[in-house]
Amino acid sequence: MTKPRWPLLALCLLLAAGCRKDDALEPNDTFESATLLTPGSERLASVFQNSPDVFVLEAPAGKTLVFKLSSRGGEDCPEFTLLGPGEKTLYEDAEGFCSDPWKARKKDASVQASGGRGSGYEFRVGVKDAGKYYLRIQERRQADNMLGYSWDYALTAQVE
Ligand SMILES: [Ca+2]
Repeated sequence: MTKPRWPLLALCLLLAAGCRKDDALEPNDTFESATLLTPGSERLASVFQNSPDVFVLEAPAGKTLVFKLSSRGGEDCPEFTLLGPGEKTLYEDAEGFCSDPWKARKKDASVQASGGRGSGYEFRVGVKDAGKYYLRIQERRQADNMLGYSWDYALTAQVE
């Protein structure tokens, strides 16, 4: 006889956000375990607090690398980091809570960032050096959130 699972179910109903399941791309929390992106093909994913998502793409010199993200639901609170060849940080968001404005702490001249919460995000990177480019997405928290926030998104990378 199996144990009744109603207490867990009741908790899930009360606190629905805490019972969302992470996506099939896991584990992809580190640069070493990054999910490989194919230019032009969309990835549907979810990022959870304390489980960042890292993506990687090879880009040739002289091109523009474009990362586009749109929201599919959940808490639209991502914090982004972009790394280029040699693990050079090209873009880094200012740290903060979900309610804080979306703004860069560090941005290389080769990067243009646009969009914002509710409208999706776009990064355009002028590729100086051929090699691997990484996008790391981390879900922000709120001061009073009891269970983890998560955000469902669609990501497409293009080489133009
Ligand atoms: Ca992850």
